[in-house]
Amino acid sequence: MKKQPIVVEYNFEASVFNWEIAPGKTIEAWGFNKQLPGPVLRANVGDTLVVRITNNLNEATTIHWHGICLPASMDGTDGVQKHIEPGEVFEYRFVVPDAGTFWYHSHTNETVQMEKGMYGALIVDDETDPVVDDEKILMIDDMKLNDNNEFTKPGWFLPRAIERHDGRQGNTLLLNGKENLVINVHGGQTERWRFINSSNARYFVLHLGGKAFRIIATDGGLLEHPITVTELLITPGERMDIAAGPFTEGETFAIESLAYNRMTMLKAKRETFATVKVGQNKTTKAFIPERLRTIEPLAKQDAAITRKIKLSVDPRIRNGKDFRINDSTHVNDKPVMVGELQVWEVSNTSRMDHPFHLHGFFFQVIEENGKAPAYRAWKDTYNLKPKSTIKIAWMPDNRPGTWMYHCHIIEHHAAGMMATFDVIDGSKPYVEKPPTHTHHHHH
Ligand SMILES: [Cu+2]
Repeated sequence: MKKQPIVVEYNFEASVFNWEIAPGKTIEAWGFNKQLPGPVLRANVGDTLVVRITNNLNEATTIHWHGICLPASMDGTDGVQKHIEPGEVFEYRFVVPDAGTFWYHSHTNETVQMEKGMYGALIVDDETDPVVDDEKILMIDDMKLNDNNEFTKPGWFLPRAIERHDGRQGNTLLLNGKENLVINVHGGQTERWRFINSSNARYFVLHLGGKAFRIIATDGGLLEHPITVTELLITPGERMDIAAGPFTEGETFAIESLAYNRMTMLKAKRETFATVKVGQNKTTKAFIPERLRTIEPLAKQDAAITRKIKLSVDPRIRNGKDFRINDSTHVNDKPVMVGELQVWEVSNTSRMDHPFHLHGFFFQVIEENGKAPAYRAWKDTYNLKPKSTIKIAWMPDNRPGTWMYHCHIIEHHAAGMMATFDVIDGSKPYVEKPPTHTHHHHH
């Protein structure tokens, strides 16, 4: 029976607090309700989520609800709302229309605020979700700390401009705000593990000691059928849900990230994030069907391209901005019309990877480097390897307003690899706005 939609309310306080990332190892975090990650927000499809935030930081903030198809006014960007200044209260209110693993994070001074812990999970449930024995939400992050467990100063300008170039990748590896997390499961059971990459710049290649696992969902909810793999790339902003198990009673293995060379100055390394301990066997009720759902294709592979977007890196540093969209930085792109299918060619002409994120709408990748993708999925964040091109299809439904797309390596976003554009209701006259200046402040 379909549940009656309800209003689910949360009160958030953004503040600075001490957070223990390991026994005796405390950092000065920024976050929500003195938790890192912030509270898990949970609702059923169709419910209204209300999050009332009081900003007790010493600087302005906003919250972006990554992946939720909400009204533009609730998207948390500079283009749609005023900053929530210190001492102010703001109420976010929107319906959650799709089931899946989503997340929220600061969308003001993100290079600093996200690094310090301003993020959390937002889970939307539906009765069509596969039955599992248990569930874990696992938020991937890293922090760049010195020997006193203080955040190092952002390396934004020469001679420490490496952080702008590579993104801020930390030396302290965290799952759910903890170093060396221990995860306990029962033998013989299958769990849904929802991975969210909330780091500024880390590419995470999930590996469970070589054991096979099934991918069952990604950014926009369930896939059509489970896909069995032994490793899985999860880039900044992306979500991947897996069916983990059944495991053998008594075994122990690591949750690792395999080395991934994203073509920066950083050395690709294999690193351990957590340990899984398999306890006593228990009976299972889990059932992962071979058919999870049907995803109707939005467009054929050869659909006519309606817009071209080029991601590039200018080797010269001009005004501290060398990450580009269509040869410019912080771009105001052309509007799109409600109800007109969008087929965008997104190309990465640079020599490094960039995860492309579209706010507010799911897209389907219909072609990658001339080939149809391996499987169909609803995405909002998709990695572009160096010198690669994808074709994506998406439909602007009736949610007019200002939206954006950008690289989800937060430092690349701040350094210019972002654009705003309007979705406009064609039945009303469109008044072009003067260019908005995007202000980024760095501490
Ligand atoms: Cu990038």
